[in-house]
Amino acid sequence: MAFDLPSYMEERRKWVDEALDRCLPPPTAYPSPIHEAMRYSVFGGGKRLRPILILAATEAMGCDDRRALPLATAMELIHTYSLVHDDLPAMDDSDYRRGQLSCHKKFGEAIAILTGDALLTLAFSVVSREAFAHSLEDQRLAWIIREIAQAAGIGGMVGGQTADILSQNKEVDASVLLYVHEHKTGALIRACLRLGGIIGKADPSTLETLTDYGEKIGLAFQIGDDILDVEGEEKHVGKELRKDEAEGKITYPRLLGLDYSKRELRRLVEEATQAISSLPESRTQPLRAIAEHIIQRRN
Ligand code: GRG
Repeated sequence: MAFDLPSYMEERRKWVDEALDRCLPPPTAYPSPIHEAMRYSVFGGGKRLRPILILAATEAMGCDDRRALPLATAMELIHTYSLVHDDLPAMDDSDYRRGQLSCHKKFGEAIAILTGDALLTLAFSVVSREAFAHSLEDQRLAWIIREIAQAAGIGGMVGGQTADILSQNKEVDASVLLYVHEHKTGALIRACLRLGGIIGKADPSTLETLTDYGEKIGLAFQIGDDILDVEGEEKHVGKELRKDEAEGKITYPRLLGLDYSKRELRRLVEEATQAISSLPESRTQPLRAIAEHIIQRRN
């Protein structure tokens, strides 16, 4: 029987949302505006792609994917923080995100900055708290924390975002484009695959396989995002489109053309699928279906 990706994603999305709900303080907690803003940003839509990738990678290891829920929750908190900060006037200056007003438009800039800070730190608190509950060994916990910090920090997403801002309205070459995409978006996605491998006790070669898949779909996902900015529909994407060109953003279509970008996206997805062909087919159905979905996504 064909694998039903929409049902798979729907079920995992529910698990992740329930876990997010458990870890976020109630909106009425003092000081309430920030708690409201945290929940507003986290629950304002979102595909939950990164957490679902962690669960799918854990399943690929033959491990109960629910074990990875705290890590999945943490990565969604970090991703949401990055979106809240990215929308700020000092960065992308976006009024809409996930089909609703962006956090600073709704709650003001100061609360939006603090909301991002709070989501980022809460992520690490969730990982350490849940590690105690599941008696994760100290070394594995330290490894997990390092992976997350590296992917989110200056060697990953923050570095990519910085290079992206610095390259705006400048003539830059494909190596800068690749740096931006691999760091700004790719690093978190790559880490999600590795986290599934680490929690599922992957051997070094399997961890490399998952990393390879993660790097390829991470880049493919960002190329897809660049293409959506040119060809997508705002009602599906939930944010303002056609901004990249107007703002002199460095993107695949702008630097290498739309046709090349589409071919590259397809090539990366094929290579990602090929990379995991050495893992048992019965356990990698979600990873294969997600890779294919990246080609067709409309949001
Ligand atoms: C502020 C340190 C810092 C980093 C910001 C994520 C990011 C880095 C910027 C967002 C800008 C952007 C459009 C990136 C393209 C890829 C991307 C991350 C899209 C949003 O992710 P989705 O599509 O969003 O998974 P949902 O809302 O579905 O979770």
